[in-house]
Amino acid sequence: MSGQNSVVYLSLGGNLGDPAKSMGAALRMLDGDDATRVSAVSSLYRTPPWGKLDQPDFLNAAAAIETTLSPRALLDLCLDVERRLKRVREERWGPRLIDIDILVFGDRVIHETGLEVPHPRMLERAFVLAPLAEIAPGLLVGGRSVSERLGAVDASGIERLPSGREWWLG
Ligand code: A4P
Ligand code: MG
Repeated sequence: MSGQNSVVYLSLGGNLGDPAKSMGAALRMLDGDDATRVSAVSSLYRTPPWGKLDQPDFLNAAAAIETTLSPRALLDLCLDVERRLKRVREERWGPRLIDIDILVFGDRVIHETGLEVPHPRMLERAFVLAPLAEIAPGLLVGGRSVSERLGAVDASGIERLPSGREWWLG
């Protein structure tokens, strides 16, 4: 990697098919990009659905990466990884879903069409904050630490699975 290096935090989740497998494949694809390196991954968390309640539980995780990509180029890479996984899964094993959100990109604040950083809904979401607190408890978002933010939301029903932090290496 060369050029300006940024530390970025991502949220990953899914609730159809084999989300752990999809999230692991996604992280390996990101790590395989020349401009991007995965530096830390949380355990897997089983989380009750947020928002639309009548759907299966999710698996969620958080990851820290280092990248020389711009925020927009990283978003495009994440969307491309999502598309590649969805396409493969549709062809082989029926529909499955994975979502990758950019939570924090260095100290950048971005309000653009199709790209908002920090992710505008991250502070309300225990399924984002619980995994993130495992790898970055002291990270400040909007002036408060992630662990403080986690203490302010309802994290009931969220279960950290005994996956360890190397589950994504496949
Ligand atoms: N976009 C803008 N900013 C960003 C960013 N910081 N990171 C745009 C990633 N994408 C960003 O993404 C749609 C578009 O958002 C992207 O193409 C990009 O241009 P999306 O993830 O489909 O939707 P969203 O607008 O990001 O909505 P949001 O609020 O993230 O809702 P989702 O993703 O539909 O929520 N419950 C549990 N327990 N666990 C979950 O993981 N996930 C969802 C899905 C609902 N309930 C859940 C979970
Ligand atoms: Mg999203």
